[in-house]
Amino acid sequence: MDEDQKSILRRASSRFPIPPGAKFSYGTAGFRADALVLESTVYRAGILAALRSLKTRSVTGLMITASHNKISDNGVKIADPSGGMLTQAWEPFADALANAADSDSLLQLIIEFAKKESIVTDGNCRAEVLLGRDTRPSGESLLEAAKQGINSIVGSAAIDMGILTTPQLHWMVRARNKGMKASERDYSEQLSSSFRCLMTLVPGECKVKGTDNKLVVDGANGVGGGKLECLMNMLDGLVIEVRNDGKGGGILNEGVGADYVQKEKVVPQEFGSNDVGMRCASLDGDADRLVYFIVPSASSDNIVLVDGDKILSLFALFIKEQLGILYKGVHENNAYQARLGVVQTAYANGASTDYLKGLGLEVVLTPTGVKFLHEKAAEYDIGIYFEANGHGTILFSDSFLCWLEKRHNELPEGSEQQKAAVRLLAVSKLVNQAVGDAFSGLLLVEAILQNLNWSINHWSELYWDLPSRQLKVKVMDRTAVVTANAETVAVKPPGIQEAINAETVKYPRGRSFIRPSGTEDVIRVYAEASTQEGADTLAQSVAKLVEQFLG
Ligand code: G16
Repeated sequence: MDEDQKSILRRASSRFPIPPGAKFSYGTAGFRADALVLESTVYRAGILAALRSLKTRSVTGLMITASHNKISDNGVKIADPSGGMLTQAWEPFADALANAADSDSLLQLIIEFAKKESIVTDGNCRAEVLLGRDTRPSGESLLEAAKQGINSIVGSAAIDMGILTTPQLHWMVRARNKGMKASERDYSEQLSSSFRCLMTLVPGECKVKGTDNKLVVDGANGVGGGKLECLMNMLDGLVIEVRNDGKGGGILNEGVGADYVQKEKVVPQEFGSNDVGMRCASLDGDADRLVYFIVPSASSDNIVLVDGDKILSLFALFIKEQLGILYKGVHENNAYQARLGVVQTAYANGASTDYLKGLGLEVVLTPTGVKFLHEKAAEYDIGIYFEANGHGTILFSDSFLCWLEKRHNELPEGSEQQKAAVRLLAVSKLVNQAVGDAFSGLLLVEAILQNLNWSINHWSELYWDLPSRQLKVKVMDRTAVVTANAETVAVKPPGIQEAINAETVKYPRGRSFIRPSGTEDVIRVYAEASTQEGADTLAQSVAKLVEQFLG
């Protein structure tokens, strides 16, 4: 590293001192904390994104968001050249960078890491980082810190893509590296044209007219509501009413949004008795999560939740059906045998896993965090992954898509088999291949419901969820809980798993686990049982155990 680069880094980093006593960790989805303490972290994440771009000689991304967290929090996520999350191999460096005590130790770390990774920062190789932020008030100044971080690496370009949903930014990074057009308009065109393609194949008897086809969307008072209103204008055959779009004075993620609806299982603000029986959906603060719900009666706040597991089940069922049509009458030796797999986490409702296995599908569990699910799903030709909280997507392998394109051209024009091929190709373009995306998920759900001629009630009754309850426990040190086996077992603190097991066996179909959150300073508790009362009591007993063991 030459002296000019060193002095630029020294000078710029001295403007972003780390807050005294702060400790940052690249968690489930990047760094998250109270926005007031994040400037130094975001500045350093800018350096990280530029170095990653230099290393891979590709465009990377940096998104300022804290997604489902409260409005006073913020965060930063790095998008790798594939559009997915930052490679896990770089997370220890991300942690070290964020926690370097002063400019000198920061500089030393960068010099050593650049040497180890053979990254040359002489300005001859150009780094390019796309930047996005959600609507949080702290986003603007943090974005400035990120730009300064990127510009601290000589020859780097920070390209501000403006206010975006997280999946839009990830999509753009992927598109840029594939040599495709990558503006927000291009994103909307790809989603809307593949949605329209799926809708042209809706069998005549399934076509729904006008407002019968209305969907009401809760935008969490975040970035998603406004963006969805723009996308809506490019769609046919679907009427969307957006509420909680952030323009009406409501607070981001407060009593609204996918996280609230999924965890609390009650109607979000601005929804109520007029919505009984309607098809409703909730996005989270940065629109990478989606859940559906029904308001069953005017007299109660409770909802019927149609969560990420049910979205996954609908997608799996539809894709399996289309593959069945495509392969009909074809000897298996003459066709590409696509491996279809499903990835869930320990939060998946037991009934959903039973249902998916009953469809004959391979179901795999990973720890929480899209980075883990995505990696696993990429091992299949068609890998469908979803967290119960509504975060997920479908990945298609290049080799399968290549075969499918070819097969589509060989099939008789207008045949059922060709239509199945067109549907699968359209799904591969509609769903975000980079990361979970509430918009592409929502459009795919809507297209499938119409193709199958299903109401939301019919979909919701695919299987009956086991009653469940999730709680959060504030503790002194959440890292004291260490888990194994895709977070189904707590190996630390010693004895806690045995105590959880002793509680769990008291409940028919009881299941419970604990894990440290990677986005909030809490231990999460999950419990399910054959009755709601059982799930609630089990969750409370396990929460008490967490308090006892962790103080
Ligand atoms: C992020 C991750 C998700 C994860 C969620 C909660 O979502 O992308 O994979 O499920 O955090 O994680 P934890 O339980 O560790 O706090 P989001 O929508 O907040 O970015």
